[in-house]
Amino acid sequence: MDLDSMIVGAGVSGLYMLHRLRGLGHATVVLEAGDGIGGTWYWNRYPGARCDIESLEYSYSFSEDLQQEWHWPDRYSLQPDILRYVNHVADRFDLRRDVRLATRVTRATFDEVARRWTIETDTGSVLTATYLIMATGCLSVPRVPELEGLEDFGGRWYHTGAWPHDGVDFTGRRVGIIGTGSSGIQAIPIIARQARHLTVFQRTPNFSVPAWNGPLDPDVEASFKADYGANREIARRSDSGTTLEASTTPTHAMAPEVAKAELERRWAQGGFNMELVFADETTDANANAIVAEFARRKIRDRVKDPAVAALLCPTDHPFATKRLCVDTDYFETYNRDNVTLVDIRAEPIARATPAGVRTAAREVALDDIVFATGFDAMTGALMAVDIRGRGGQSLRAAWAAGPRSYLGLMVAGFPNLFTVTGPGSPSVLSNMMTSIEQHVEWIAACLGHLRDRHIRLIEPSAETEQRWTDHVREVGDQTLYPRANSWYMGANIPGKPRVFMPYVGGVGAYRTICEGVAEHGYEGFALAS
Ligand code: NA7
Repeated sequence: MDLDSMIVGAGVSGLYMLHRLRGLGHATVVLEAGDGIGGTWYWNRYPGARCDIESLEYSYSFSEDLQQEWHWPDRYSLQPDILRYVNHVADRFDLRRDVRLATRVTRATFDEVARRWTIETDTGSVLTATYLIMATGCLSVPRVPELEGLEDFGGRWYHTGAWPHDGVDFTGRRVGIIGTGSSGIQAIPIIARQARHLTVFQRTPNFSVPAWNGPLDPDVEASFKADYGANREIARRSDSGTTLEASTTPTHAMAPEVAKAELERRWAQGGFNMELVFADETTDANANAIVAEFARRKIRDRVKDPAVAALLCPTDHPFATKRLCVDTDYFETYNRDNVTLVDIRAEPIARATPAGVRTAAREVALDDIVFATGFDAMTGALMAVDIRGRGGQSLRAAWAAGPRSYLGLMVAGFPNLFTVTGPGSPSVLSNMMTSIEQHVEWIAACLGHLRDRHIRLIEPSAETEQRWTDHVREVGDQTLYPRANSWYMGANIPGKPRVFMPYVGGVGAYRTICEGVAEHGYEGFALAS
C-alpha cells in the first residue's frame, strides 16, 4: 500500500494527526499496536488512574463545538471518562476507518532512491509512505524490573501500564505494590480500600500534593467555556500549557509571611499549583527548599505515625524535579491498619518466592504483586521500532548517547520522519494536550507548505540539530531538574544515558520558536524537491 503519510499510534496525538492530514488530502493510515484506540488511556486502567491536568484543559481545543458540547463529570478526569471522550472524538470526526488496530510497527526504513519510508509490521504487512509520523507517546513502554523468582511466584502479577481490561478484584487478598510514582500514588488508596492487606514497597519517597478533586463545578465549567478560546490561548502561551497562574515573584522579593501565605494558598488550590509558588522554584535551590520543607510538613500532618511519616518524606531530590504527584488521600492511606510501608532502600527486595516477596529483612506473603514501576519514557517507544534513516543508520545508534533532535520534531539523517512530542520538546513538562495540538498543527502546516511548493523532502541539518540539542541541555542545566534521578533523566532505566530529555524553556516560548522557524521558510531544515 502506497500512502502520502503514515502515523504510528492511535492515541490522542495520532488521532488528531490523522484528522489534520486528511484535511491536507493525504492518503494516510494510523497503525496501532493495541486492540483499541486511546493510547495511554487505553492501557493505563489501574484502579484510580486519573489525569492530573484539569479536565477542561486536558481536552482538544481544535473544535469549538466539541469543547462546548462535551461535559466532564470531574475536575480531574478518571481514565474511563477520558477513554470515552477519545472514542467520541474518533466517531465524531469519522477517524476509525483509517486506523488499523492490533498492528505493531516493527521496522521503518528510508529508501533514499524512492525517497519514501517502508514500514513493516508484526502482522506481516508492508506499507510505504512519503512521510512517517511517530505518535507513539512519551510513557508507552511499561517497564517491569528484573525480579528474580517472579516466574515461580504463585499469585497474580500486573503492571499498572498494561492493566487487564476486565479489571482486577483484590477483595480479600494480600497485595504488594512496588513503586510510588504517580501511578502507585493513585492506585494505593484504592487498592488499600479493597484488599485484605496492602504492602507498599517504596524505593524513593515522592512529593505529592492533594488534587482536591470532586465533581466539576457547573459555575466553573460555564465561566471557563464562556471564554474557552481565550483560555486556550493563555494555555498555549504559558510555560505549562495550562491556564494555571505562575508566580512572577522570586523568593527573595517576598516577605516570609507573604511566602507562607502564598504556600498555603497554592496548597489549597492543589495539584500543579504547588510548582508555581515562586518564580525561581525550579531554578534556585533555596527557593525550592522552602517549598520542599512545606510539602514535608504537610506529609507529617497527614500521617499519624511519625516513623512512617519520616519514611514518606522525600529528601534526595528537590521539589518537583521528579514529576510531581497529585493525589487523593495518598498519605492518609498509611493511617489504615491494613497498610504496611516497606522501605526497600533499608531492606532491599531479594527475590520473589512462590509465596510472596523476600526482602533483606523479612518474607512478605502476597497473593498479588502490582508493579507501578513506570516506563522507558520519552525515547522507549521510538527506539522500540527499528528505524533506519539515510545510509541505513539506525535511530538507536544515533541516540546511543541520548536523544538528539531539532525542536523535538525531526532528527538529522532521518528525512520526512516526524516525532510528536519527541524528546527536545516541552512534552511531559507540560499539559500534553496543548503540546500535542501544537506539534500536530505545526507538522500539518509544514506538510502543507511542502505540498504547495512541490517539495518532497525535509530534514534538519546536523548543525541545527546540534545547536538545538545543546540548547535543550543548557536550558535544563539552568534548573534543578538534573539533580534528580528521574525518568526525565533516563535514570529509571539501567544503562540509559543520563540526559535531561524534555525542553524546559516553556510551552509558549517554544511555540514562538517553532512559529519563527516556519515563518522563515523552515529555517534550519534542508528542503528538496
Ligand atoms: P514513575 O514515575 O517512573 O514511578 C515508578 C516508581 O517505581 C518509582 O517510585 C520508582 O522508584 C519505582 N521503581 C522503579 N523501578 C523499581 C525497582 N526496580 N524497584 C523498586 N522500585 C522501583 O512511573 P509512574 O507510572 O508512576 O508514572 C509515570 C508517569 O505517568 C507520571 O509521571 C505521569 O506523567 C503519568 P524510584 O523513584 O526510581 O526510586
